[in-house]
Amino acid sequence: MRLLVTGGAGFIGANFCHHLARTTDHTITVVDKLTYAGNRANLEGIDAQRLTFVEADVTDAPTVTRLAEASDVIVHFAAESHNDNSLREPRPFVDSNLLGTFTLLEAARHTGTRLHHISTDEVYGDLELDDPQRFTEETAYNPSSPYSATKAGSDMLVRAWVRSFGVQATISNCSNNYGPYQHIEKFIPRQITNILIGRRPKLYGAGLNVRDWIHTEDHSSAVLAILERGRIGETYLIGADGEKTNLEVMRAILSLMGQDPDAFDHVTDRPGHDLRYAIDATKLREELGWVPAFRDFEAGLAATIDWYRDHESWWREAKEATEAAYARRGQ
Ligand code: NAD
Ligand code: TDX
Repeated sequence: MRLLVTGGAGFIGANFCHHLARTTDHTITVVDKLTYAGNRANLEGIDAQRLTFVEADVTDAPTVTRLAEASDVIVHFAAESHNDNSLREPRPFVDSNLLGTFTLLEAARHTGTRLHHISTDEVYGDLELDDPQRFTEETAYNPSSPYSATKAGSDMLVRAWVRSFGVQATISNCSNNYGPYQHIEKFIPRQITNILIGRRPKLYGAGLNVRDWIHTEDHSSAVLAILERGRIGETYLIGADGEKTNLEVMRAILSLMGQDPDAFDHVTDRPGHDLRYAIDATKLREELGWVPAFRDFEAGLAATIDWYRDHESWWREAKEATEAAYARRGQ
């Protein structure tokens, strides 16, 4: 197949392209605007015969339509993805996440190309710590932040284009990813790189918020399973039973890096901070036979720490500016 991967120079999109290159014969065209979060170097190592890179905005309708025409499937990762940024400046989230998805849906409608839309568990809002229920495909949408609201809106556009125009689309909502190539503004790489440069890691509030961690390789294999066996019009939740408090993750990182597990600072909490996310991936597992490969979080975390230690040149340049932006907000 000929795959068009939007946002393929970002964290999850790039990992997905590497996964495709390793496990399939598909050809890959990446379309990416190369925002601060996109990096062409993330795709290095993929055979140039199989990969075409196009620098463009997914709101650029003529370009997106031309690329869709030449593809069998669009996998749509491109988005503004960081909650903290959406609280500071929401506009790019509306542009890329809502208008970007709209533009791709119109391209899919006019060319008949299948589209898989990558979304997040955050569209469902948050759960109480002791709630026995986890999110399922039937949970009502209840987003909290400008980021999750624009992702929820983009999911609704996909559903409407399926029903109203017969667009051949699927949606997946995944939990928090970790692994190589994640921007250092995000929780896990921020703490690892802080420790590597001798700065104390920063925990928002008391750190009791729960995230449901999944290795990005498992996200990639789940998306591939949906492309190969998923039913058009359906939504699949992706998660690997990885619930942990931020405090637990923080202490695990410090311990794995040979530090005192309490050598971190509590900093100003995120406004409107979602308490807990948790995914019930029964549909994906039972209908498509998907199973995650990375079941040992500590081992995955240790490998991720090694990756950041071995790739300092990849993250070093962005570190001071990223930390300066956090410092301005007391974080
Ligand atoms: P990221 O911020 O690392 O990468 C986003 C990529 O999209 C970058 O390469 C950026 O340049 C590109 N991009 C942004 N706006 C664009 C535009 N208008 N046109 C073209 N390219 C554009 O994000 P990520 O963490 O890799 O997330 C990828 C997708 O997965 C997003 O849709 C996100 O909502 C979703 N998701 C992320 C997580 C997570 O834990 N990070 C979990 C579930 C779902
Ligand atoms: O320095 C920090 N300290 C801290 O305690 C940072 C950056 C974060 N946190 C907390 C906030 C969250 O509870 O850690 C948790 C994870 O934070 P992020 O890495 O910012 O992720 P989150 O807000 O949970 O959203 C992520 O998962 C869902 C991705 O960024 C989204 O794109 C995805 O949709």
